[in-house]
Amino acid sequence: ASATATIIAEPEPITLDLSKTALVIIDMQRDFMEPGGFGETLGNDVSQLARAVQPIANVLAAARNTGMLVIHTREGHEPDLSDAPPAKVERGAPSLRIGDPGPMGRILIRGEAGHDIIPALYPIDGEVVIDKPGKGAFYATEMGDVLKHHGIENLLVCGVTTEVCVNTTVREANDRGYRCVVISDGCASYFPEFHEMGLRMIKAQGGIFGWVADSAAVLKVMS
Ligand code: TIU
Repeated sequence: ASATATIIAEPEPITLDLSKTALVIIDMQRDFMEPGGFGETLGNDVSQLARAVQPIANVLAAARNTGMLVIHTREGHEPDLSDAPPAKVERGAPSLRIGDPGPMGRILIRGEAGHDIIPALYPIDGEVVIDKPGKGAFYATEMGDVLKHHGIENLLVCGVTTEVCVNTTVREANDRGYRCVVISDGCASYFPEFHEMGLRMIKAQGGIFGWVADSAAVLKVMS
């Protein structure tokens, strides 16, 4: 059965079949959100990301109520760093590098406390968790297969950070034919100006690689 709904979005409203739509929550991990993790080692003020949590929690609750497929992603690497390119590990001058021991375990390593999703948005049974080594959710993951298996054509995308993993994932998804609606207040950046521009890049030029809607507009069609 189709369940079409029109979401008020920019640059224009978009009508979606909600039965072919998934909620994708990008990298809401302690490593990005909390002091002592990867994000802070890079020199960032992690408090900038907290504002995205409640809007995401609201949409997640609605998705759970309606039975929408929920996909969580996590950026991170194998303990032996076999999937971490030297070009990534050596980058910049962080206080701790990927794989170094930190207060929440080894930085950005799968299985460590810091790599896991924050308690407020923790996955429940039946939800998909995609572990990804890169910024995009499609590169070197089962993301494409999961979406095909579930007959998904549209993605509601939120998470952190707007201009890095959210933008990369939406660009990857757009090229693969998915309609992406990015939830503006469900995304955040360490740099408020990058958040703003990250959203503007998506919706400019007639929605060059997606649509942008706030969580209120998304919730309106999910009740
Ligand atoms: N540093 C930064 O803004 N982001 C990342 O490294 N990964 C994600 O965006 N998840």
